[in-house]
Amino acid sequence: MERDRNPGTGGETHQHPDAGGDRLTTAQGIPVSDNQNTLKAGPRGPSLLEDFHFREKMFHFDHERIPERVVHARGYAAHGFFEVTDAIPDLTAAHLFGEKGRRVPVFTRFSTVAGNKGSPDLARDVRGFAVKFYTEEGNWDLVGNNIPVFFIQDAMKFPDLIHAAKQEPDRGFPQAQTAHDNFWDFISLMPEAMHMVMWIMSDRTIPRSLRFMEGFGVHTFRFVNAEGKGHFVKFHWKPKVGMQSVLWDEAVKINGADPDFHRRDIWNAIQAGDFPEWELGVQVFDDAFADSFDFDVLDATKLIPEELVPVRIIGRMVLDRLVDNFFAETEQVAFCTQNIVPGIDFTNDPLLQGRNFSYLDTQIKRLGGPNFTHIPINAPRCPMHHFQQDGHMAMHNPKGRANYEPNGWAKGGPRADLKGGFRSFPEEIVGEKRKIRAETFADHYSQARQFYVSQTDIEQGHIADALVFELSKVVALEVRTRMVAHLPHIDADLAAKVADGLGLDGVPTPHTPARKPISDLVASDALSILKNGPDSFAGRKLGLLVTDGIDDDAFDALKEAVEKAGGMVEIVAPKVGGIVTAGGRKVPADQKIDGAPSVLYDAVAILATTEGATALAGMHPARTFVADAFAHAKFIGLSEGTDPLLDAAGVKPDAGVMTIGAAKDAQAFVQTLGALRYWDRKTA
Ligand code: HDE
Repeated sequence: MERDRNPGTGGETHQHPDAGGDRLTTAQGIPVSDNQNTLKAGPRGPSLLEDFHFREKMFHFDHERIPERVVHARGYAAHGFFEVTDAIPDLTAAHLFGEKGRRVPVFTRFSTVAGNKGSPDLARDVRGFAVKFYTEEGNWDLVGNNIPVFFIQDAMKFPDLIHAAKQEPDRGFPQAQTAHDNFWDFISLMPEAMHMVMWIMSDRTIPRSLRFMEGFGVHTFRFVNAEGKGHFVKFHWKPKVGMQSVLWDEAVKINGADPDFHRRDIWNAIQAGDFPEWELGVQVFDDAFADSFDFDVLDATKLIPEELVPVRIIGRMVLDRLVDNFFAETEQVAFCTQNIVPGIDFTNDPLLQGRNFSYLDTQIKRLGGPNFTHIPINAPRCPMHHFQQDGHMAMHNPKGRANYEPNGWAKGGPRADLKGGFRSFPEEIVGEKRKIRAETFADHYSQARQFYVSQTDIEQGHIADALVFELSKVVALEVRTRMVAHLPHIDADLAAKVADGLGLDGVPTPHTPARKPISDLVASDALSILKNGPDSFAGRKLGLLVTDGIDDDAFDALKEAVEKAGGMVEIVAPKVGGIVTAGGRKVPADQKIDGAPSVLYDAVAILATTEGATALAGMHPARTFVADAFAHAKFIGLSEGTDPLLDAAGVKPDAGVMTIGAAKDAQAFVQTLGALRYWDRKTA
């Protein structure tokens, strides 16, 4: 695999787009004669204040950072397009959904929530999934997550939630993790969070790749068609290559081996032309369904099972272009939930209503003024006509005399478009003005249970393990106990397992629920990752550990079989310079063994001579390469002669460890890899 094929990193001079040649200048365009030394009075004398070149260079450097996002600080984004595959003009007047085949450009940013900008990618955390659609009728921002529900029901609690999740204020740690007292103290006092707790303790929060996860709009939105008729809608993104997560032990190790694991994965995939793709689906329903549903559709801690309201696929999103400049695009992009287009509307979900204030407000702080829509990544790609003017960094300044409406100059325009302009759905509202939570939001446990019982045994085990791990990091016994006292309402067995894992004296007395939970909601297969995995190795990566003297045919056959299946092979060797095959061919390595633990791969294979395997057996990273792959239930392909390494690693081959001596073995091996893990080993 070529390491880096991005044309932008080929070593050419870093120039501004308008740079005219080779001559270095100041930002004012003044030619520079010396870029190594400050201006001095004598070679050993003091620096002079007069050195405008030095002062400008340092001043600009000092101001390179803008405030990181208060949440979702760490993110990665790419450009692409959205294409309609099933037009829905009957449901919405939104131009972008009006015609099959219609395409609009998108910019999509994925993120973790709690960690700071420099935090590792494999933190156990919700992933942001924010899409900016540059439509012909303005920008629509669908600012969602990879989990369809949220912790809280009312925006009033968001600052508390985030304060509790981020590093504790006195000590400044831990960051990028919820395994600490403040988080679980808060959560255990918030029964409404229990459904989300099941999701965050599941493998959803440790995705293998941003390419292999679902996305959700979370809130109920509204579609409005040309006749003004409204429907409720929930948005879903479904990854074309299926879902996949890592194991917790892998996450912990990946964070050390490659803290940029997720962003590197997106970068490599797009560079290799393996463009990440999702389908956009909608769950559409009316007032009658909303009234009959067990829960309130305005409550963001609830989802609507796909088995109840099927997801209708209406389009696809393909991310096919990396950014040119991380700061200009990924850092400066300003998603705003209130950016919607005619044909789409909000509902009264009190979380969404609060977000509609917060996002605009936060952009002014981060980007420094009201003209952030002038920054190219935020600018609509359709015509704009308004009378807003001036302000910090105004880049698009109108010409002419008229800066108010109505005016009698020119032809009097632009004017509001009564028919085509955005109009809110004319919902009738009556009610007392009060700070209040609706009674219909009072059920906190039923869907938490439904999520749990929808998981496979393996996934249920991971949820229990994650709860035990996180709560074991909590110092205060009362917090651990208070949290576990919620679990009997979700599942008795889960409560018992976690209580036992924490060494509590039995399951604590359950809290009194605000409303009696419904315990017989039907399980939903759509909620499980393992029931919705891939059926091939496409988009996945094999770590191939090799030594000198290996058989050329076995090597070629394996590489070819993986690539034919749409996967990638990364060559790992004792030296980065690579190896020489039995046939005398020099094969460069992508990684030296010390820098490529098997946690970075979806499956591994080892092609080695007996001599090579004996040498590997003496290397700790080579032994853990195999031992970890085995412990993580990965498939392992082996050539003859690898026994010394296996013995040294303490691995006793089972049915998930396969011989790949001949070409046909390679094909069978790669076919097996579609299952991703040999779970029988884990359960055994
Ligand atoms: Fe956000 N959220 N959020 N959020 N959120 C931000 O906006 C906020 C919520 C989400 O890649 C901030 O530009 C409030 C739910 C994503 O740039 C801020 C509430 C969901 C991103 C903000 C929520 C999200 C943000 C910080 C509760 C899933 C990153 C910087 C009422 C549906 C977007 C920024 C990107 C970012 C506020 C809850 C998703 C502070 C007040 C629910 C993906 O405005």
